[in-house]
Amino acid sequence: MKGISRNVLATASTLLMLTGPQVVLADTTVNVSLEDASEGGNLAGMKMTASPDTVKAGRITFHATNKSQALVHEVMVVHPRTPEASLPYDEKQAEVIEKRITDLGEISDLPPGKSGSLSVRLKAGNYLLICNQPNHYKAGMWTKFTVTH
Ligand SMILES: [Cu+2]
Repeated sequence: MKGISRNVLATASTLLMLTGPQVVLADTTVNVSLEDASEGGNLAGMKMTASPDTVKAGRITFHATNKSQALVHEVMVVHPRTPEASLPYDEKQAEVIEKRITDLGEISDLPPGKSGSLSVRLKAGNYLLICNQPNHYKAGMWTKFTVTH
């Protein structure tokens, strides 16, 4: 009996050694879903969802999927000055003014049905994920994203 359980322990610790480094190196993956109800390319039902929407600080990989039938979408990781602040907006261009925000990286111009990834190192704080295709931000295509210690 003793011999068997020792054997099991040895196998278990070997497995731990093999899987340990991969666990440490793995990124936190966040799936971002980009959706609309655009059969005819209108702005109805624009939505961005992040899952999970709260992660620990470190290297984070966003994996975005554009589920639209017709529209190009994108994901921009923004660190707003205060969580409540609305982002500087250009009414004429119908987009957030990218020069005036802290853009930490983006998956730009994803065609309908396509996916893309972005890895960034984020400190604890409140972030926004936005789509800055014309009119999309105002149509509600953004979501809050939280990074904890
Ligand atoms: Cu969009």
